[in-house]
Amino acid sequence: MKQFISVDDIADPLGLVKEALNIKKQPRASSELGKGLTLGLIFMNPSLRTRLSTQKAAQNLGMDVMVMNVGTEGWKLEMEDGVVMEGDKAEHVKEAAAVIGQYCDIIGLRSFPGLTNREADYADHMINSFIKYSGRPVISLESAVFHPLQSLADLVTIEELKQKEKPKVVLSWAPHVKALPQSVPNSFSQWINQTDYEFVITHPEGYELSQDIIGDVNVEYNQNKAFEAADFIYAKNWSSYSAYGKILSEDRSWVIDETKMSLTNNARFMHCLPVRRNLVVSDGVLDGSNSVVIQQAGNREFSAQAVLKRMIEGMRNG
Ligand code: SN0
Repeated sequence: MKQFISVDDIADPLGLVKEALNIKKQPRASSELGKGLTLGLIFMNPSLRTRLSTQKAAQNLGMDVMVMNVGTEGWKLEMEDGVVMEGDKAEHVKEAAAVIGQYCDIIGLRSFPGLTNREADYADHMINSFIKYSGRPVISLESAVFHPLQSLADLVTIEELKQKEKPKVVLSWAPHVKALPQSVPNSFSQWINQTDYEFVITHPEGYELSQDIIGDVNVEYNQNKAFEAADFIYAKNWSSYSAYGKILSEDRSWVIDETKMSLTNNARFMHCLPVRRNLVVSDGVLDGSNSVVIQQAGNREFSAQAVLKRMIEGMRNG
């Protein structure tokens, strides 16, 4: 595996879920596999879970880890080719990625979208530049378009908790005060599409995700209706794809509260975190016994480890 930036980089996504569940039983079972290898974790944006879980996963495999918050501590990076660099950007991504590749055997990169230019964001320039210029395998720690490590952990969590073969999984848009990326819902949809679960997305009109990315999915604009008989509610805000990066709805009635959860089949509540209480989800739901957000975050470790393990095995086998 040369790169892990979307579900398409994995031949058997469900096999990877199984592998992560297996790793969870004995996280230190392959503690020699990564000996002598260095993982570099490069952040253009903030992180809590992704940074710590991926570092822990690498340590479980015996790797060395270097972390740098390039977004706040590094030189500002130029992304365009052929420009006279007379502005505020001191270093070109060509050199930055190549130099990081000199020190690291595998590179993890987080780079959020700007949410103003859809074409530029969806070309995913930053992560693709790292793939092109670092000469190393690259793992997405959330790019402008996808967050595959999160979705892998989400599937691991659903597989652990599901009580029927084909649970009803509902991805629900929720209110927010900031324009957020589509990365989490894009990836979640892609990974759920690999399963035979019943999958429904609910959001106000105007929040349709890119069909090129998520394919044909069942969209229900009535949130209450979507929640009926749901086994899992996955909450997430995202900004509009069609009116790119815009907040189209200020409708706070989309908050996920106890009344709405009572329409479901005693559904588990999921969110990738960080989550804003009483804007996205009520205290009652988040603190309630059906909330699995902490378990879900815990599974980030084993998911990252499954990906790293496969990547290292690929490198070791030439
Ligand atoms: C990011 C997102 O993609 O929505 C990361 C999620 C893993 N979330 C945020 O940026 C939340 C920021 C906020 O102010 O609530």
